[in-house]
Amino acid sequence: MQTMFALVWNNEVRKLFCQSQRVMRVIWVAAMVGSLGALVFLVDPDDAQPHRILVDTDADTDDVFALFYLLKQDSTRFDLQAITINANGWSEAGHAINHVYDILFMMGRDDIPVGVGGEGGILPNGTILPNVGGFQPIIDQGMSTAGECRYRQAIPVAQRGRLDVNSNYGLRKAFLPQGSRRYTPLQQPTAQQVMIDAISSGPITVFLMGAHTNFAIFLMSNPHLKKNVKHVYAMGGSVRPNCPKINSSDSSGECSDIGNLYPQDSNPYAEFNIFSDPFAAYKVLHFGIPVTLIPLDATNTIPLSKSFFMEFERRQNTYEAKYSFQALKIIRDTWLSDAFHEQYCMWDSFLVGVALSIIRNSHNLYGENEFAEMQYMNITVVTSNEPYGALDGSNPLITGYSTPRFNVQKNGVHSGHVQMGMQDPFCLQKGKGKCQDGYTKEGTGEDAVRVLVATKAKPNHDNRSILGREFYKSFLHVINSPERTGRFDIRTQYPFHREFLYKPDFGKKIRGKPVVFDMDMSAGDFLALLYLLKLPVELINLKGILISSTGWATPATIDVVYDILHMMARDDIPVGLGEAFAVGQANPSFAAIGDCKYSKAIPHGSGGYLDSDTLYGLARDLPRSPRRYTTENSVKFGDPRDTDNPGLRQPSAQEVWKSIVESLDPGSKITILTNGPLTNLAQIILSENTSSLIQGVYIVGGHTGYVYDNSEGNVFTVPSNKYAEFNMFLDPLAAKEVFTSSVDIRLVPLQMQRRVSSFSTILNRMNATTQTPEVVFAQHLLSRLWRLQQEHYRYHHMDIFLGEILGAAILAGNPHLNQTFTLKPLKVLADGDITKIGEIVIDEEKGKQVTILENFNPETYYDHFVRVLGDHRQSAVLGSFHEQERMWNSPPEKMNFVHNQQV
Ligand SMILES: [Ca+2]
Ligand SMILES: [Ca+2]
Repeated sequence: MQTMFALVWNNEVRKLFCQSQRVMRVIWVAAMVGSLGALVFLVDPDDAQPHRILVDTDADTDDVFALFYLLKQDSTRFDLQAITINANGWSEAGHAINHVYDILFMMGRDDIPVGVGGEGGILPNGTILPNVGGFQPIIDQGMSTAGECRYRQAIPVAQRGRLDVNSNYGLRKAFLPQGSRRYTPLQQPTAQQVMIDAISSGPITVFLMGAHTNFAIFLMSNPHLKKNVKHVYAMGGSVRPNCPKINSSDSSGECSDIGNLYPQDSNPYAEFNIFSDPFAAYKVLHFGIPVTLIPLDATNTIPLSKSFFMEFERRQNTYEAKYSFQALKIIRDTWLSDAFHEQYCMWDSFLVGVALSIIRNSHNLYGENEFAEMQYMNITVVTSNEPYGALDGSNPLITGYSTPRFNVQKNGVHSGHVQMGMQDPFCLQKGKGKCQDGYTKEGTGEDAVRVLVATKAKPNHDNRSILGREFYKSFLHVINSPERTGRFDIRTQYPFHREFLYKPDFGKKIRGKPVVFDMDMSAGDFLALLYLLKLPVELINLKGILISSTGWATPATIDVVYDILHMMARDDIPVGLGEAFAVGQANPSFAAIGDCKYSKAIPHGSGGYLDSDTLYGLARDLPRSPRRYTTENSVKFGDPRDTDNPGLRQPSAQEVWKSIVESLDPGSKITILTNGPLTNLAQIILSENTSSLIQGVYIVGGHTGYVYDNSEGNVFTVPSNKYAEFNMFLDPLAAKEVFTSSVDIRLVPLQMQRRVSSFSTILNRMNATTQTPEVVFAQHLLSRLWRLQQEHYRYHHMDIFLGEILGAAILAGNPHLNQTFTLKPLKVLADGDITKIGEIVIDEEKGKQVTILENFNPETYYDHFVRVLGDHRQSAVLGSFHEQERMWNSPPEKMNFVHNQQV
């Protein structure tokens, strides 16, 4: 009663006050209390303090727009307290975290904490340990960050998927400045810790812009902090949308495919954010916190219309507007169909717009706001499919437990079939997909929750404007506002910023053996690359680099390769990006997505992708190359249309290989060194007429040691598999292809790599040698790997990467290494049981004769490697990012670098 009274008065008085005074720290409300007629002063707590906000984001491009829109609000009204990264959605943790740090640096907001990852797990009994990283959906979370991809596989890995999101279509490093914050292993605040800190220190509103994993884990493990969460606003789900396209509705007029997964043949109901972790979304919805949902129903009605796009193009008055528009433009230019303006919608930015407007108008009981029509609906999230209580092995909450995990009911809504992947036969029915996992479904039963739902974007009040929606206007106004604007981009941050392509001048030197290096961007591969670049060009002529994206790093990490080449003045070396999937893993009906039967062995968190993708936090010490991954493309290569700079296009591994073959001198042949899975090599061998141009292949990997001493392999995340080595395991069918081909193979197997895995030995030698920039960088990397190995069990496997350098040294063939080889008939086991996959066996009848490194002198190896890196010849032109910054702070004539070409 008293509340209602205050509310009415609030409303009236605020109207008067707001006209004269926009920002008020405290509003004193004069209220007449009953018949006493006394004048009482009340404090309105909502207006007394800024609204504290926490954002959980998957760092997709529309999340970037949303962040800008929020950061540009007056922080005395809307105060962004913390950001957490959703690591099982559209971006990879290592790229996302540095992307968000760069945005905050540009916006002058290094004060906002950002949380990512964490190594905590969930015990079989359902106990949630601290700092669960959110790399897995809750139902699949065990004690490791490696694991299956039942939902994650719906998201493309490469183009038009995580690769593009991680790099923001190539713009991230072309545009954003780089501050001092970055991901550093074991020092990075975890997502859970950042949530706990922000939420425990006062009332807060939570914006969810990705999967709900982090926030659901937070609620489940910190129920006592629920009282501080005032409201949750989430973009996601699909309740009763208007059909975005007429032809997708059937004769009844209802949408036949209301979700947005693609392909939709297994589940036409789900939207990506909710599908990425349905159980988490269910938990959030049913936790008893008020939830407002911005589903596809509403976002479908606010697409990136042509008129909005054109108006945005005209109005780019701030760095954040420029960054956002450039991203939109490259997305449009590379859109597969001509329907970009209908299909690309304002998702997360619309969420923020609607949420802030609702908060501003909090006196309205029904969520009235400027931008969206709202309606209360009773909703639940489908987490499993009927019949309930089915024990078909698909449900990790039930299968194998006498008491189901998290106390779910044996015959309840969580007990049915859980979608196993995009090709789950249970979900595939002729005509129409059957599974509803992640569907935000209306219901009348007790299992539905009353939720405020945005149903439609409101039209622009000003009907003379070309902008058809009220929010278009607000978005352009806010992002172009001169207040709280970005300070600079990478170009304007420095007075003399300039970009060069460095190309070496080897004069009349005779070039040595043509070599192609195929790497998967694991830590040791970068050291092997530095070593190859330091070998005299008369000995080794490094013609190109191929990236196997099926190993320890995700494809967007290709930028680190470009940066190393730039540092070493080798911007002339082409870099080709390989296939996203191991052989047989791409979805047969939609090759952009695929399964993770082998890649599931790589941890997502510490010691895995998170660390490789950031080169253990050290990638940012490298100078920034003008060459980088980009989505620029051209019709010439089969793309839908030319972009503005088609020449910048990222070549594929196959294209680079072909161009090298075409440039070969008559009679010469190429030697290939592979330091990762054999995905690219298999493709090369299968391609026409080129395998005869291969002199031989040095393969780092494979385990043959067990034949002598029963020693085990190294695929530690698949304990049942005892003898395989990662590079064979990660693409066994490719390995099989190579090991049944006619190509001459020299194998540098695991047991030989293990002989050179002493961090102390190599670091001691490095301390005693000339400190070239490349020695300094290698020292930083190696000492970090060593320290991590000593400090945390998650890093027990760091010597895997130290041993990787050996292949390059064997290829160089220094006679003092005393290397000896033996010939054995080998076969790679590629099919059948997961316990055997990737194993190498000796098969006298069917095996291929392979030359195996049998012995060498490890002491000489360490000496040799360190001496090559410490040689002042063929050394770096730009030792570090700091050195590059010094260059950008000095006028050009004072610098004496040799550069061939300004870009
Ligand atoms: Ca998002
Ligand atoms: Ca490797």
